[in-house]
Amino acid sequence: MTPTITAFERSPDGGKGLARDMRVRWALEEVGQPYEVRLVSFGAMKEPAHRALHPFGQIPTYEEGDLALFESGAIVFHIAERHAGLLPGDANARARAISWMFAALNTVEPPILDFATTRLLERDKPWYEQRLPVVEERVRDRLGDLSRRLGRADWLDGVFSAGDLMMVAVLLRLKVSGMLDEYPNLSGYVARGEARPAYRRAFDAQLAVFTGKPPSG
Ligand code: GTB
Repeated sequence: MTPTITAFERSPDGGKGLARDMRVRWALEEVGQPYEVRLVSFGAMKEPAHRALHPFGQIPTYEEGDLALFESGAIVFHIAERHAGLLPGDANARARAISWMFAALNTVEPPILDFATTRLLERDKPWYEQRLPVVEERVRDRLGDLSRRLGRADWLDGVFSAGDLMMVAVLLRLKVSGMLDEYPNLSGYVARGEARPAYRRAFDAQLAVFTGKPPSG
């Protein structure tokens, strides 16, 4: 059965792949699962029909037969469990990959979101100049630790996994700030993720929503 996901009708990033449908598209592309996309407007997201799928009125959601899911982490985990390619077969390696998924979402993403929100929405506040370096430092704490753990490796725990997919997706939010460049192994790590054919297909598909042109290739 072909799953259907939801995405922004008009993503505020103009199709730069920063909205959270991107990680779901990427996971589906990695495992070779075709999917449909239903685009939703900001208004429709808050209507009862969409809230029945997503209690917080957000994207992405995932529908497959009588299963409806929300939360990008839960959706990517579901895809990774149902298909080969995103979680290792060895039980311990699988558990470690899942730890990295949680680390991306629970440990690395919160300070990055805080930083992005501060820069985007709080510039006009009288405390902006004081707050920015504080939130930046929290991001650097996480990046420093992650950078030390990754070292010279290509991926966080041997082969590419859903843990790397989620970590790269989370780190991509920092790209415009230039902060990733302070950690060359992390910017290399993100570039390796972006170079994956499945990532490219997912990126092109979400960009096509914005440009109105079908994905090339
Ligand atoms: N924890 C949830 C998950 O991981 O699925 C969070 C879902 C979420 O934040 N969804 C956002 C949303 O629906 C879109 S992704 N927002 C509308 C609303 O809350 O009313 C967040 C996002 C939005 C825009 C950009 N951007 O333009 O750069 C980046 C990320």
